[in-house]
Amino acid sequence: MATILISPLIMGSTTKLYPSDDAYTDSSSKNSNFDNSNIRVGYDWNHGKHRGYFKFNLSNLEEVSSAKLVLYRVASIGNPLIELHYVSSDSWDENSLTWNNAPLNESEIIDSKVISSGNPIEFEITPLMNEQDNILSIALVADKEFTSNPEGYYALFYSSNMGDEIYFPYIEIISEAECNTDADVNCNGCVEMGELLNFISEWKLGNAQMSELLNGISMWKSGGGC
Ligand SMILES: [Ca+2]
Ligand SMILES: [Ca+2]
Ligand SMILES: [Ca+2]
Repeated sequence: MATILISPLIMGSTTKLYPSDDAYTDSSSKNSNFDNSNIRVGYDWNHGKHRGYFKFNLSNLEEVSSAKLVLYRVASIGNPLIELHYVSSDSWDENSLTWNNAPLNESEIIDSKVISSGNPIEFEITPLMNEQDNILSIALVADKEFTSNPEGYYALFYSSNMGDEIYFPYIEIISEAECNTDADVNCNGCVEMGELLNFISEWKLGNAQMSELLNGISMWKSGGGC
């Protein structure tokens, strides 16, 4: 008889969440708003220091198992190290954000990436998904913010303003359903007869715990979740 290894199946779903707001700021034009097709981060000798801002509405999400911010790079100069920070204030929007009125970011670095070549660029942001007010603001800042540097040290990413949606910034959210018991192999919350019989076989082969088997039998008997 073939051995079927039972492992709790992970029933996952993936959600793409686009920003409600995205824009950047420029220290050489401190009262100007830059809600255009790019997000610029770092130092550009033609302009100044740039910082990128994103806001996401996290309402109506399922349980989040993991999340990452995904960006598409347009260009980069000087292999900048870009740091992702949490921003506690959501009192800004993409149509009025400027260098002078931009919210402060927390000093802690959630994740960082050297931007050189290749796409997409991913920042791990799972710890930020517990945001209590469900509105998540984040900032991208270069590790070195020069006041002058003829070489340049910055990256350009696509924003959500125009062009093809496939290049928009987004958060990729993975949600995984929790299984009540190992016997519920397809993780639908119900222990079906077939699953129970398989699980008994696995228990006889020493591949399953007695306590989990009893748990599975009682769930099957009660029909809970079915
Ligand atoms: Ca925008
Ligand atoms: Ca918030
Ligand atoms: Ca099941």
